[in-house]
Amino acid sequence: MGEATRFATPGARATPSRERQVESKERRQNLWIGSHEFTVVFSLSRALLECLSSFTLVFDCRPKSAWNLLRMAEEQPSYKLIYFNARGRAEHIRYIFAHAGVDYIDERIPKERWPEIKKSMPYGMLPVLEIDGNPIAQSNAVARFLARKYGLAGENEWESMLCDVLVDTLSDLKLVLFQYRTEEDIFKKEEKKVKLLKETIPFYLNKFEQTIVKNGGYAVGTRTTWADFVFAVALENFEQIFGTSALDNYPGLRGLKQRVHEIPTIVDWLAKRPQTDF
Ligand SMILES: N[C@@H](CCC(=O)N[C@@H](CS)C(=O)NCC(=O)O)C(=O)O
Repeated sequence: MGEATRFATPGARATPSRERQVESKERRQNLWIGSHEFTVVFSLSRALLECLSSFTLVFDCRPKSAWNLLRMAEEQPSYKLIYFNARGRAEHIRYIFAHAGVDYIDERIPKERWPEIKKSMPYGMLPVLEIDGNPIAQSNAVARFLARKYGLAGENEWESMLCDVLVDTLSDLKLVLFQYRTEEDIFKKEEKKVKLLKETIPFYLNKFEQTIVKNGGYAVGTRTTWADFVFAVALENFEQIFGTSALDNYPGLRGLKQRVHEIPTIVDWLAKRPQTDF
């Protein structure tokens, strides 16, 4: 379809391959180490691995890495994230994959191909995440699903709900920003800018600031959640639109963005992601 790149964290997660769906005594597993793909052949049967695994309890001689690798490969669905060549509504999903060390295909559809591809998407929009070939729409439904699966949705149901509250409220603000950015009439645009800077933005950012300061730099609870990623991505765009001084009155928000962008897995992603305007 479009430009696709496979992203993997070296050795952290095995690439789910089509071969694993084929019954065989011998397992082939594709691993990505840096930009090199290796095929590892597991010729031990699962039963034998299980047996070795229980042996370990007594003698601690289990081939842990092989066993863990096999188990992770079997549990890991195959993912293809389809979006345009932009950060946009897909970037927080990419942060989740990077943070979880999950291998996925990052497919970026060129604008000229979109009209043709649009028809085959569930609701004619992107992003779409294909999970084992099933196309799933709605960026935040996808992000929430992945966040739960990879431990980024808070400590409990309550925190999970608080993540949703912040993400949805931020979406309200992003919608107003989007309406401003896409306004073509220069006079209306100026009017919108004044209202945004004087009322709308301070209203939301002050509330977010209070929450983040109260939580010691986290959007929710005391650990990184997908809500932090949504904030980090949005704040990067915010600074890009209004300049870096736009966050001068919000040290908590600026600190959150900085903290997220210093997480090693995210640092790696930022260094290798394609550079795009938005
Ligand atoms: N609520 C949806 C909105 C998706 C959406 O607006 N996608 C835009 C790009 S950011 C799109 O596909 N535009 C192309 C079109 O509508 O043809 C989500 O968050 O996934």
